[in-house]
Amino acid sequence: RAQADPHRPRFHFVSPAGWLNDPNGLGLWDGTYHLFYQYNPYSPVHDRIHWGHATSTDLVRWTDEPVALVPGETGPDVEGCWSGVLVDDGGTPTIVYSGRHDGRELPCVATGSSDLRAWTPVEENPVIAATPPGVDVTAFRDHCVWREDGRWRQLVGSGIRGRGGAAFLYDSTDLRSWEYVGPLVVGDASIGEAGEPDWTGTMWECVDLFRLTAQDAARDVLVFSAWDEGVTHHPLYWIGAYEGDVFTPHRLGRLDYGGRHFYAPQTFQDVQGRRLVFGWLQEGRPDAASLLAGWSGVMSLPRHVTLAPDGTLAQEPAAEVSLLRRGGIRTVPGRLSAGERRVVAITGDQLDLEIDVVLTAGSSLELDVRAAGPVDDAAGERTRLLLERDGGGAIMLRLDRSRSSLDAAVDATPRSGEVPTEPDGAVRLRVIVDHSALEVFANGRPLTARIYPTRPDATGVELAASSGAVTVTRLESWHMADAWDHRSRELWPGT
Ligand code: DQQ
Repeated sequence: RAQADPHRPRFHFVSPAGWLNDPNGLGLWDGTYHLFYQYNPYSPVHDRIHWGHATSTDLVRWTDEPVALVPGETGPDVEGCWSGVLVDDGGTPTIVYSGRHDGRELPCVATGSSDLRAWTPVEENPVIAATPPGVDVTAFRDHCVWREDGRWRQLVGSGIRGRGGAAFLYDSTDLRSWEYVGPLVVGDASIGEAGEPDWTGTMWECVDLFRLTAQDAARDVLVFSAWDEGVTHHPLYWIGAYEGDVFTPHRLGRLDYGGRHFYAPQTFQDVQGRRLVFGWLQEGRPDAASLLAGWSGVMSLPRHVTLAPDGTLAQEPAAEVSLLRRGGIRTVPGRLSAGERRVVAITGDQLDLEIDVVLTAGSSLELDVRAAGPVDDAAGERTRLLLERDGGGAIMLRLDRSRSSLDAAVDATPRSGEVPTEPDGAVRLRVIVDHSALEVFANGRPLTARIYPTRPDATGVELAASSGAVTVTRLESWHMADAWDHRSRELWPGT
């Protein structure tokens, strides 16, 4: 049933059936990439979470592996095995995760067989039995674990009631017994409002600390997902300095302009030294539609994260994504004057587009994907992306989903964010369409969304100058191949 759903992506990772949320335990082990994920194999709802598992040698074509973590019949993870990480404990694959028990989260550890297929929770679980003494926490879950000066360090995501999100720091020599060091950094939920795109939330989910270097500069980055009272808001990051036992934040950034549609990201470093990130593309259709479809949740494509010259983060799809490209078409559309519209010579619901455009002040480029029907047809569908350059030179990327679907029940919230500018107004736009998954990158800034066109002919691509003149110096487009044989997954995980 899930495989027949026209909204099911074909080259983004999705679970064989049931529910998928956060990426977990990302890593490279003996030359194989491992993607674990929050998984309910029995139904497309978030309930009694397992760890699903898939492997790949190229980051884009995945093989399903047996379920890795199963909630215990009793004990600290009886209600679920929530998010965590994979570490190499002197050759032993080891997972640090949040057990769920009585509505609380308890840090747990499991060790794996050398092929990472069989996992056993350790006897010492929970490895941290109580939250930090004297601190009134809102929640206590998700882990970032690393080696430093001959010991293990760990961050647990949390929030301090009445203040804001927090990351708590712990030390250990054996991953089993942990000593509380203190709060690494605490946010301030009173800055801004809950609906604002950079509000830092009352709790931080999926904290992830890493260092990036570019030229001679090194920056520490703390990625987190801003959460409040059962509501998943958006992924953010602090750029700052991690020294001793504190992280001093210097500036806050939005990791993705799609809000909750790129949530709970986790990063890891591969052998080439690349910092890669995956995130969870939440659904934008009602739960009843997911129940009917039999599946929920999409994993993003792998993204390469770098430090941009302006000190913010830049993201691009990892180079391996190009392995799925088929039959490229390259054109030079040239100058489009105000109001001019062109139909692009590719159609489909599995596409990769690269567009280089130069925007003059006051001009804007419109790109419609998954388009059906004439442009002003009320019975038509189209998902609209806009790149707008104002008189002062600032460029905004906007997503307009108001006509993405004739189904009024799906999420059509507008999304937008600033695009770093080049002196000549040039923008490199990359747009990846995979059925209901949409990933957009404009000069390294991502905007991720879900779209649910109802018309089978919603496959068109159109370009227009919606105001002023724009020059499209290059347009390259590809069809994207399926990442695996979907029919073969039907029977998994073994009925
Ligand atoms: N999802 C997990 C939690 C995490 C949240 C539970 C983020 O560990 O905080 O499935 O989506």
